[in-house]
Amino acid sequence: VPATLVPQEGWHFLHLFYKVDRGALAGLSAEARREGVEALKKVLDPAAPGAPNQLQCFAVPGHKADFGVMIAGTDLKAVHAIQIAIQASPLGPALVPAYSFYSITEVSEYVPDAEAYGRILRDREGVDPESSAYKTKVDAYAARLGTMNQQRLYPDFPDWPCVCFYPMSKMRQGDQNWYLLPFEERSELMSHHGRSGMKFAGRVSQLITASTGLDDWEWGVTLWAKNPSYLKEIVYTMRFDVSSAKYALFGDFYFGYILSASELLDTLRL
Ligand code: 76R
Repeated sequence: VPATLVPQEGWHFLHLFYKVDRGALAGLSAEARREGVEALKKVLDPAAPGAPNQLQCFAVPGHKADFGVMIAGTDLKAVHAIQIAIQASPLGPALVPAYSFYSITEVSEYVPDAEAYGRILRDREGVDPESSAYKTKVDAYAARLGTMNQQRLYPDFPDWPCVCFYPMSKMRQGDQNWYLLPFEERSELMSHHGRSGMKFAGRVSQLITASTGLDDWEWGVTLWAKNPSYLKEIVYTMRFDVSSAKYALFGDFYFGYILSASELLDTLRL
């Protein structure tokens, strides 16, 4: 892998959405269709040799798209190769790109490191930095942080049935300019946001990937859930966090249910 195409930290992340053109599909020969299905089964198999680190596909109800594919990995070419293979497959002429989003996984600048966490304990909770309680708490936090950061940078896609994706940016207008707020204020708002999100632990798993300078929005929000209702609930709840209520702009929302490649191809009657 050429080092120039490997992020300094984290993985490339590509969200792809396609519609099926039934007219074009009907025009394909039976053989092209069969070969196309076989080709896509391989392309969309996360365990295929040479597959990127993570890959999931899902069916999308509604007319915005028929299906989506999420790909994450170290090697940009391996990630991009999935997109190319979908379009270059014998079914490619019947698959119309509906939307795509390119981003990179990251650890947010608002996640306190162990040192900053220690300062919070000392200054806000009055814990004596010389005490054994302090050391125990900081050590436990550092261990938790290591696992959390690993999952944010090199995520294991959860094996949960539903997924929701939407791009978002922070406002930069008038008195709603996120980027003109001092760091402490942004940090405070994000910490409130984090606490409201944590109430969904075990029901929703979120991944924030960064796209400033890479795509049209600043972040991609990917939420996996054990039930579609939890997606509705979390997005609604978090709208009330000031960081979202006052400062967030959202693009289109894509919702889907996760399937294996062969289940997806069957479901779409390809
Ligand atoms: O990462 C952490 O757990 C620490 C706290 C935290 C940060 C720093 C956190 C927690 N988020 C952070 C950063 Mn989030 N998040 C969103 C959305 O729909 C909306 O209103 C906004 C879309 C959701 C649903 C969500 C969920 N978060 C961010 C950032 C980056 C900001 C930056 O770096 O400038 C964005 C754009 C963003 C947006 N967030 C959580 C959640 C949930 C569920 C949590 C709790 C995490 C947990 O329990 O592990």
